[in-house]
Amino acid sequence: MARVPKGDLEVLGRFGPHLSFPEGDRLDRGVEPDRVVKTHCCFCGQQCGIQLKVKDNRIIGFEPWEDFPFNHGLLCPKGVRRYLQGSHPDRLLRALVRDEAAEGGFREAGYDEAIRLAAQGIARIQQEHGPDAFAVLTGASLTNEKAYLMGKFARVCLRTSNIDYNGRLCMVSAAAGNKKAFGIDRAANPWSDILDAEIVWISGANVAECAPITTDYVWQARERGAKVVVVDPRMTPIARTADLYLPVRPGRDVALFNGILHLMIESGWVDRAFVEQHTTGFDEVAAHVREWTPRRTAEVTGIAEKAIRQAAEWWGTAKRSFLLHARGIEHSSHGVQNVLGAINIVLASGRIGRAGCGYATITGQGNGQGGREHGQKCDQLPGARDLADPKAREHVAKVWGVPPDSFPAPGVDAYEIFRRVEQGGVRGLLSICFNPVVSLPDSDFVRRMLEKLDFYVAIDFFLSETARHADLVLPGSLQEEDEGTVTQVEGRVIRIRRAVDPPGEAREDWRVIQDLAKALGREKGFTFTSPREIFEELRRASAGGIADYAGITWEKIERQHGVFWPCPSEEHAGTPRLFEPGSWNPVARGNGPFYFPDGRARFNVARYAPPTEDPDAEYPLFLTSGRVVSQYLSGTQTRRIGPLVEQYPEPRIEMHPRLAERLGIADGDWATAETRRGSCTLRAQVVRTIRPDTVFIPYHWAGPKSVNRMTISAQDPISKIPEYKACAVRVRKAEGPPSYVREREAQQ
Ligand SMILES: Nc1nc2c(c(=O)[nH]1)N[C@H]1C(S)=C(S)[C@@H](COP(=O)(O)OP(=O)(O)OC[C@H]3O[C@@H](n4cnc5c(=O)[nH]c(N)nc54)[C@H](O)[C@@H]3O)O[C@H]1N2
Ligand SMILES: Nc1nc2c(c(=O)[nH]1)N[C@H]1C(S)=C(S)[C@@H](COP(=O)(O)OP(=O)(O)OC[C@H]3O[C@@H](n4cnc5c(=O)[nH]c(N)nc54)[C@H](O)[C@@H]3O)O[C@H]1N2
Ligand code: SF4
Ligand SMILES: [Mo]
Repeated sequence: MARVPKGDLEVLGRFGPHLSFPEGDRLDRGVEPDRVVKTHCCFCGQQCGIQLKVKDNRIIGFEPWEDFPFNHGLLCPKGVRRYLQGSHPDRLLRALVRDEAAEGGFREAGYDEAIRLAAQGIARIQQEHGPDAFAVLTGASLTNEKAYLMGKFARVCLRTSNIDYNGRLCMVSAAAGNKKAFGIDRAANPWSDILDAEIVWISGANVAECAPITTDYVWQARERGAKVVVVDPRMTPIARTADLYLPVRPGRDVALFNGILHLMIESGWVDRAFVEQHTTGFDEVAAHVREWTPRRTAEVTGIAEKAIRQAAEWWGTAKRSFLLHARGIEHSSHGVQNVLGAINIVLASGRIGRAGCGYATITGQGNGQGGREHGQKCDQLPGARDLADPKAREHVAKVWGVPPDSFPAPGVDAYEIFRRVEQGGVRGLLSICFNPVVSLPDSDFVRRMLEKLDFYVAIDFFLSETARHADLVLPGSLQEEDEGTVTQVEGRVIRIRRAVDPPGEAREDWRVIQDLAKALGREKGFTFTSPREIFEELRRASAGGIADYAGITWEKIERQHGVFWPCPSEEHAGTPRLFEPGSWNPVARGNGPFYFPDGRARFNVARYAPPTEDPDAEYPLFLTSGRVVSQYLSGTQTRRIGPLVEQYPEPRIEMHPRLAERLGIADGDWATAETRRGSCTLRAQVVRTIRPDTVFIPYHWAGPKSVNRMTISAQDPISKIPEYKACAVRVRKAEGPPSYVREREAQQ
């Protein structure tokens, strides 16, 4: 089928790129709300508590929620503006059906008709080509209940093995590394432990812009005397306040961790008693890091030897410490190795499982944690169970009332699903909460694959750039239009409270899914009447698994301001700090604190390899990508919030003055970045806070402004995360603005 979205789209809806609200950005000025709802921010994994003010089924403002123990009322610029998204005129109120003759390529359709058409399309593909020919892509901004329902829907209703989620682009390297080393995948500590650390080590995390509330914890620790070490090719705001900043060359973190461990061993800073009693594999790792002398580490990482020694000494000699990392080390074709390298220096220090001694990856999406636990990953069943494990299948099949052998086999990762479209194995797709045209690497390929699909249904509340390729768009729900639970960065399960009803013919996502199951004639198991009922089943399905929610009730969440999993019974208060001696552990059963039968953590040899595509004579620079504080992910939401757009209206190419001078580029000039996959012409931002061999572009924009036209689709062999943080690029001064800007100017 020919599809409308050809060429360079700057998709911001029918109302133009930059919408300012007629009412100004404080809709609540002088208006008394009908009620105030205590809930959480819809954006990042910090999941700050917030109170939404509601008037006439509309969110008109917010108030801080000071009692919520994580953020104590603090909010970042996105949290403060989030309430503006729901009243945007682009909010989908009715289903859309592709119609080439209609304006914009879609006609509006009634909800029931759209559900019927969706079910017919799915059934046709599965009848003609088998169950696996229809794939499902989901997201970690969904609540636990929805994530759980999507996994069940794929396995029980569609019986397709092809389901995966956008956490594949986010959390999977950390998850794989944590499982290998600890047997469990969750922040090891509550954030309050950061406050007591003597050293806070931050690798590849732009804390102040991407986890703004964590900055407060780091700074409080610093005020109590902690040293802060930051490793990043860019001197981000948190790095500017660090005691030591290590400007690593992109893609080299494992070399740094190995070099630090080398110095810890050489200087006698390893906690031998802890290693002996609680770990395995140290000797092999020690032998491996012997070659990582400070000199070699300095050569590979581009960090001065003196700075490496200083970092090792502070880390090696501290009594309490906290190591944090995020996508800067995980978005790599050796992301799992980087994570294992980080964990090795934590285990060698012996500082884990105690107050003030911690380790965590900073989760990304709103439900980055819970979204990766309850079965929307291609190889997973609820409770972080393994789909290939016969015992796991048996347990979950019993809860679901289906035979265990009815489950499909483990499927493939989100990017591989698109490769299967190319090969013809996948012909249909349902996506919810995922905008792959903007967020997957080498997006030209992704766009072509969407066009190749025989039938594509998207569920979203805005017509995302990806949904524009759909045959059918079903209007789902915003976070504030539904209730449920999410699991925030610390592993604390919290409640999302409903503030308003979905408008028009939009429906709560879980209703849409259940209506589809019904229209497919397979509604057994999909007759829940509320998210709470789904949660009750999730509790049973997760019971006995590692991510055990069996003892979590909505009332307990209310009483305790959240419950940390694992929580095996209603009497159990939850587990804020993992790996404490004597804490509940169904795997080790008293043998030790880690989640293996022998109770011991694993050292793993962390091998260094350069990025898949390193700079060369033709493409001499590193391209890295990430975020800015005022925009969120693929931008569908924050690019529709006027004040956030004003704060950072478009992506710029960040480069060092020395590089800019060499290229003849001044701040604000148009510059073209080009890789082997594609190019972008954007304004240059000349800053001293980046390595001169590296350029950075934030990724929240679509079409000609999308950095993912240029990124590489290389993936980590274990986690399958894409290598967003390093590829080779060349940059030149552009002759003038790109065509979309010229056209816009001509229209004005
Ligand atoms: N404002 C805002 N906040 C967000 C989000 C958002 O879109 N906007 N998204 C949320 C989500 S889903 C996520 S995953 C998190 C991401 O949070 P972060 O991981 O903190 O953010 P990124 O900008 O992706 O990358 C972090 C840093 O990695 C650095 N980096 C690049 N290459 C390397 C490298 O080779 N080594 C090291 N050590 N560092 C490197 C970059 O310069 C960047 O400063 O943020 C969450 N919070
Ligand atoms: N170059 C580069 N690319 C990157 C990254 C990078 O650092 N650099 N970071 C990667 C990372 S860490 C991530 S997490 C991904 C994220 O990438 P995406 O999955 O594209 O993330 P979102 O922008 O959240 O897209 C989610 C879509 O679902 C919709 N949505 C959000 N919440 C809901 C909901 O509750 N219900 C429904 N029905 N729809 C919803 C939104 O409107 C949006 O259209 O991007 C990745 N892409
Ligand atoms: S830090 Fe994250 S959760 Fe908190 S207000 Fe900002 S975007 Fe929302
Ligand atoms: Mo993410």
